[in-house]
Amino acid sequence: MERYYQPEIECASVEEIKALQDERLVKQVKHVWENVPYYRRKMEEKGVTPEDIKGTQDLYKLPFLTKDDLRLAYPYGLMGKPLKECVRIQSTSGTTGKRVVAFYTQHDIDLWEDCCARAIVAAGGTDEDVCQVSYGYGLFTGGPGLNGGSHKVGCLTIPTSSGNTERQIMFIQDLQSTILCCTPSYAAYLGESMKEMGLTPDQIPLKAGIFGAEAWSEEMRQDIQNTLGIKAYDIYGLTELSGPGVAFECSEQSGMHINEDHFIAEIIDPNTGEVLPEGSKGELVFTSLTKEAFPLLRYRTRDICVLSREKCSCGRTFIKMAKPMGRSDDMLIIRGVNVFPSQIEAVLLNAGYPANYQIIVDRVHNTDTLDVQVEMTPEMFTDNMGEIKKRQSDLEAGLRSMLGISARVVLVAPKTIVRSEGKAVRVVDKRKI
Ligand code: DLL
Repeated sequence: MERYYQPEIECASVEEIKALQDERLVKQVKHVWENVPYYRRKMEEKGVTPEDIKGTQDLYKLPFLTKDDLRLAYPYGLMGKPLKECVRIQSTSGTTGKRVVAFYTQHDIDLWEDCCARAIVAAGGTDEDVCQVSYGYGLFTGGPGLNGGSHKVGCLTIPTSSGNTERQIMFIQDLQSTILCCTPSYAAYLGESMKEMGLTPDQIPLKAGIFGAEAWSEEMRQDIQNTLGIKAYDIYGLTELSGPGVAFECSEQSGMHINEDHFIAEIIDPNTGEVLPEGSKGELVFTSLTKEAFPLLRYRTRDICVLSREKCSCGRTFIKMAKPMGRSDDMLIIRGVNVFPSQIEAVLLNAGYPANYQIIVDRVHNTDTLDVQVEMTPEMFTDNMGEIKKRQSDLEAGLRSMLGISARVVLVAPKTIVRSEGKAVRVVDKRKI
């Protein structure tokens, strides 16, 4: 039977959620107008005042916020509360430019942890569970967010953080962990390591995994589920909006419910900013309704996604987002053609390869080159060159039909591509260097 952490809101009627969003939006816009001069100026430039915002139907009137705004306003320019009332910062894992620094009051942390608790309960978690949190702890939001959610559910929480794979596996076995929280690429690596140790899925006590923080395909989900003998649930979020738990998957495993009492989601055309109707593919934009210290209105995530309000068998009424198909700023333009790393991953996994690959883009004699290095599984590993060449050209044909451009595939021996303990690095674009 489906269980909920906060059933009264998770299963509220669409009308009740809309009424709550209307009320909270009006209040939040007033809060931002009075306390965040940076955003007030943007509103003034657009000729909008809080009186113009009477409910969600007026959301489109508000200006967007982008990552550039966050950089310009760094570090304190978008705060909605005095520093004295803040108790925490978290920060993004970005490697270029200034990091995003997000502030939290105790109230913000409390609501964020509720969102993570909803995700854990939706994955079947109860106070009987042992929840191993193998996301990084520290500035990254993954560890602290799921740690807080796990406490709220009453799970015995094991804060291993990421890395030290042998110790992770020891704890899973010795402390009988039933829920694993980490990036999907680290889950795949843990699965691979346990398989090598001769552990079969029925010898692994885990029953569920809550995996997110990076794009992962349905094929990768199947792989992880089979190796670990678990159900693998997706979880989405970003530092700017709190961290993990903006959206989470339920037993249907077909997209993530957005916590609509805290966030309003919109899909826009990334080029024109026009709001698109439900079901359209576009850039995901979020408005945080309840955050006090870092209240972002109409924040452009750069994640490309589709929303759907189709009825869900789990009983939750929150709108669902599909797996993000990539980021508008992750999109590679190779010989003029738009290529998403997720399209390449789908071809590889569909052909039975593991999710251990690297995409290398370069420019030789003014022409873009696309190389994909893919690991063979131990079962397919061979030194028969004919066999390898045949495999490579089959994959090249698959990629050409998916992408519309040619790619060169190089098959490499098992365990050659560096494993990731956090977010995987899939693309090396040498053209930018
Ligand atoms: O990755 C927060 C998080 C931690 C989410 C743990 C889930 C689990 P950032 O480091 O700020 O925050 O990165 C946010 O990661 O805009 C997406 O591009 C990507 N992302 C996050 N979750 C998913 C997901 C955390 N489930 C950025 N699927 C976002 C695909 C995801 N991409």
